[in-house]
Amino acid sequence: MFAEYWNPYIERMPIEDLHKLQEERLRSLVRYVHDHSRFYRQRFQEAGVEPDDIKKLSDVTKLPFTSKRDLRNTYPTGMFCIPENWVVRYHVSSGTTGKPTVVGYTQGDVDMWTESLARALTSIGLGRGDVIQVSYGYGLFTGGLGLHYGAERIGATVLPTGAGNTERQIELMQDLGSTAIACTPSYFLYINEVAQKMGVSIRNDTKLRAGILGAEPWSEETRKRIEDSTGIKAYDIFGTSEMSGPLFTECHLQNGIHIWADLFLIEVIDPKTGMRVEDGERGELVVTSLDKWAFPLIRYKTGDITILNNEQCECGRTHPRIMRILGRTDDMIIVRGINVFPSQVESVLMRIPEIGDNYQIIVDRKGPLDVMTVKVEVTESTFSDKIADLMSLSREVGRQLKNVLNITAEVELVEPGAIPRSEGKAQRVIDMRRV
Ligand code: DLL
Repeated sequence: MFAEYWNPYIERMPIEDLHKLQEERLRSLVRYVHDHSRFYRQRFQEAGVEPDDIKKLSDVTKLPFTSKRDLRNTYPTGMFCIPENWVVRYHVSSGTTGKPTVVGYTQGDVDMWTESLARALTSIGLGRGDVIQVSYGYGLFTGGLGLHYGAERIGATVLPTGAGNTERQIELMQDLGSTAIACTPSYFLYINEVAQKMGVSIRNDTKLRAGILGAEPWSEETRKRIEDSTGIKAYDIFGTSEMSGPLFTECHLQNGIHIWADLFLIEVIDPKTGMRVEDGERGELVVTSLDKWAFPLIRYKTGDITILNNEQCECGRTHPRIMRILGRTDDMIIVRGINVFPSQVESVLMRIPEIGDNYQIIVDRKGPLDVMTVKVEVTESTFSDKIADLMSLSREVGRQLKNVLNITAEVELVEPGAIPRSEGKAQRVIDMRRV
């Protein structure tokens, strides 16, 4: 049995009341960061804005944007608003380029994060009696500890396996009856692959019924593959370390990620102009935290591309939703002037039954021309079926990619297992032009 809502009062709050709450919180936040952070004071001054200028919710657009660059420039704790001895925890993101970024939490911030996940996990039908296997990395990465606290809060049992040691994960999943698993979608696919090699069927030999999958882009087609091959329901979970870590999921209806509007104010903007796009249009997600005190965020540009949906969900929650993250502004590959998101390539590939679950996109320059190669595994059965015509399969993959992306890609079909697996975020793009 599970409660339908974790916090029914807030989750179903009429939208006007929610906006009023956001407005009050925004006003105090702006005053707070102005009074507690030299960084923000200076930013506000440069933008010519005073805390008193922020009266209505729409005044948020008067505030300056912030970004990962600011975090790097103020490394390690220059954007914090409290003395360091009030910080109860740090998380650090590795940062693929340049300096890592550090986020800090007060006890209240950890509680807010946990509350957000308690609502989210409840919304997908988890609660007491569930065994949630947390296979995100524990430690400096936010995934493991974040999910751990959220799962404990709702009274579920946590199995804190962390990432890696895949065979043992599968044994424990069986022995302790995990009903849900939290990890990246690419790691879940790998767990399923290893389970099959061990002769374990996730569908028949485990109690697993839900996957809490995120931390990297994935597609509807991958969701379908996961659900069809294992019998679980795969839910998207989103968050960034700057915002706290994993925070938001879809509800059981699997139709967009619910963003708790009492905790975060979101905007979707055109990354080039900084102006808001219409609801339903694609743009960059910008977040302002409304209940986060060690390291608050003012109009933080996440770099994530999504679509805002303000229509009320059938589940009864009044908070806005964002659609699946399409990719990051900095992940977008520009090949011969055409923008390509890895998730678009994934959508095409995962619709073709002969194609396996793993792929990589390699972009290089040959003379003056960009060349995109899609390296993709075929399934075991396609590979072992000697009669299968790999040439025509590769032509078909190329044709379908061209249809969707409007560019010609070279397709390289490889045997199952040829592409390296990841226990965390998968590396889907190798851009040799940047090397
Ligand atoms: O990945 C937090 C997290 C942990 C989220 C566990 C979900 C589950 P970072 O390492 O700071 O934090 O990376 C954040 O990962 O800006 C997105 O680009 C990407 N990302 C996270 N969730 C999703 C998702 C964690 N569901 C960055 N779909 C974000 C697509 C995602 N991309």
